[in-house]
Amino acid sequence: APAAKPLPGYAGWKKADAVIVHSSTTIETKRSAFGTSVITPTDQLYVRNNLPSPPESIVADRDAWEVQIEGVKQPRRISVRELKTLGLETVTMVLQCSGNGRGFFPSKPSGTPWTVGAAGCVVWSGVPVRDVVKALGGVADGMKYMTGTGGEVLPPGIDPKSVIVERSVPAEALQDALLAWEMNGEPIPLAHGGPLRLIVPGYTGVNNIKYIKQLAFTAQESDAKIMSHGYRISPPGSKGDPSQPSVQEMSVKSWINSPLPEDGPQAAGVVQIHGVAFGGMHAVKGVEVSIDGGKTWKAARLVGPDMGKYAWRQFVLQAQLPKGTHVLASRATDMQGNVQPETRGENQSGYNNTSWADHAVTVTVA
Ligand code: MSS
Repeated sequence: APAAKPLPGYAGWKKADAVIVHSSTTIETKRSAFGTSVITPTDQLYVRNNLPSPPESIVADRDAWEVQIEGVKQPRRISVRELKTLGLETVTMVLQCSGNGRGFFPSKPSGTPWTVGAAGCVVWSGVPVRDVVKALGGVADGMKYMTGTGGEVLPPGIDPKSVIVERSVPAEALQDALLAWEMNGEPIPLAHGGPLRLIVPGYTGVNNIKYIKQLAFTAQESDAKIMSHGYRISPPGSKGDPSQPSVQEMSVKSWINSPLPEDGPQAAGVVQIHGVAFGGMHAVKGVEVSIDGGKTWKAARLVGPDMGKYAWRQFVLQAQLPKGTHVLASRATDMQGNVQPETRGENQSGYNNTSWADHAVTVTVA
């Protein structure tokens, strides 16, 4: 096996044996590291940066960080210090990269071949965007989108629109969105977007803008490349363009975290098959588990605290596994009755893989 890559400096505090370092800007949580405690520890959470990390100095004086609010009746800059006076909310949310599960596409799309570990369940605290909007006189007329801009210093000599991390979501998403300064009980580390991050519950990772420097209500979607051409659900073989759907709301999904083939052969007998399930925009209603590759299914039990509709649930099925090889799969259903599909939706860049078949695991009982 190739030697493990070292953790990049800005994420040097990550638990090295719990993650896979794909590159200096892409770090994945190992499937075996998710555990059963609902919340993903910050030192095991995945990292995805589209640009090099900003310097640690931006988190030296967190309260002094400012965000420009545009597209409201009274646009202006607001410091984190002032945001803390405007409101407070906490939301537990699955943060999941749009490309999580790309590694299961047989077409080997370009981009990081994440399997399940570009996701985690995180507690975020901050001010509701609706409270900020209210303090600034409300959304200006005719604004259809909420557009967040990342605070990276852009490389010189390149068209800013070609690299800037700027994403638009429908303006209605402001109802549940936060400008967050805390995650899992501590100030948001630089690697996860401190001092201030836009959290859009239910929306894929890329829409959750780190080190946010501008939040704008806009009439049009951003014309930054990452919005107009990147992160589009493009038919296989074609390039991204603004006519195709963008990666936004997440759909119902689950996967098994134990047992795994990497644990080695299992002893025959009773096993607790467990994993995580989430609905994206809706709470999880139930999860079924199959020990015969999807021929038959049994209802799993949801375990642990229910942290709200944007969080994931842990599920478990106790099963008796005889000697031999077994294909274990899980299939979640959300409160709207949407069922996790068997197959992935084919697309050029390998986004939004929710296929239960792709996420199945083959284990051997000795
Ligand atoms: N933000 C910013 N500012 N920058 C960048 O780069 N990225 C994205 C988000 N945000 C970015 C941002 C992505 S893409 C993702 S996933 C996320 O983030 C991640 O997170 P973490 O914390 O984990 O790192 Mo895919 O869809």
